[in-house]
Amino acid sequence: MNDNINNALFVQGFIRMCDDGFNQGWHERNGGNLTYRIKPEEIEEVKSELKDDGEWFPIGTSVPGLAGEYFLVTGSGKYFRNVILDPWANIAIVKIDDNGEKYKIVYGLEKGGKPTSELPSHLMNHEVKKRVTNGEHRVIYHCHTTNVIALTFVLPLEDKVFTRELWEMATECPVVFPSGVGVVHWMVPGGRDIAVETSKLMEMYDVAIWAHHGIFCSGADFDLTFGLAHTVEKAAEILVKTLSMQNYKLQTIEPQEFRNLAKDFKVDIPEKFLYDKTTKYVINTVDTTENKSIIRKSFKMKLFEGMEDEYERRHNELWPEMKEMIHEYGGHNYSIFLDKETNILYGYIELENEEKWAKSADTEICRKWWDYMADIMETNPDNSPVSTDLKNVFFLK
Ligand code: 2HA
Ligand code: ZN
Repeated sequence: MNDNINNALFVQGFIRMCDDGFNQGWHERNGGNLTYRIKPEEIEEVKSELKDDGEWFPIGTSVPGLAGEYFLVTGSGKYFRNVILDPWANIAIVKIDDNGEKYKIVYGLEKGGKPTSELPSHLMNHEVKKRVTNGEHRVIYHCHTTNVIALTFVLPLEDKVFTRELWEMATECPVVFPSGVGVVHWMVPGGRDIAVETSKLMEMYDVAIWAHHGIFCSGADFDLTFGLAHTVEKAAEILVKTLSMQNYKLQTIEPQEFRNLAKDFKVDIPEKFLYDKTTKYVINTVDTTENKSIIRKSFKMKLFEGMEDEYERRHNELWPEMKEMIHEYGGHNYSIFLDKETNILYGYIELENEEKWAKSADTEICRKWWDYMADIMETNPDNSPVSTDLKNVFFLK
């Protein structure tokens, strides 16, 4: 054991963060990983202890922006809870080659092993963050935060939904993560694909949520990065608790109040997160299930003969933008039934608001969908489907 390395502040900060994360319950078994881009002066301090005869291994992706850099990393399959007991069996210093294609271990992982399985994600995100923060960000942290994960099962997996819902949970949130949070749909961990998706988001955000998995965040130092993860998870915990009491909020922080907060705290918060929510998501400032009556609308349309399979196929592959638009304009539980004898299509949809829904017809995506469907069903001159409203004659809840 080498005192010179063990006493280095960046090593102590790293070990402490691993232990803090474990104590928060975010690192069951070998879950999670942490990497730190070591400063040149810190490497100087420990250089005499580093070995140079290690083997070069492919990173699995290319990070030319990190050529020649040194990183402190957790080991693949190692447990965060063991880092404090025996650091150098569980963590390592690695060096990146001059092309940003390979790495070698220059210290640590003394009992064998490899750097974290998420090394491609970490390094690609370090590369992005180094560029967009002019070298300020040095820490990338991935942890399995319980409450954030829980929310990925009940909230739409959209940046704007997660950002706004988390911001509303604690006044400090828009100040701690003013640029918001990004969301990555479920993906296989450990590879280049999830690394690419995450690094796209990290161009804009300091936090990416991995659906049904955890969070990924970036910061200038250990305190800021751990503090960021902690704040996001705390906000998520408050939301989970709130939703466990009832599925709506009686009151919350409103868009104008966020603008006032941003002004006083001198942070820029994008207007795209301050959208009008009253007709949108289930988790709403207005209770959509009790205080508001849902409008049940039914109508019929006509399909051309022989087009049944094609109509079904196109709907099975309904464009994600179209789904999102329908929800955004307050349409839910949309079903369409076909009478094979007459080729009549019966539609049923639940609406939050008729006027709002009427406006959906003016969206570009709706027009595009109509144009696309016009060859297989009866349409008006503007390609909208010929549709006749049906009268509701019975309802039992
Ligand atoms: O076990 O958390 O994402 C490490 C991980 C993989
Ligand atoms: Zn993980």
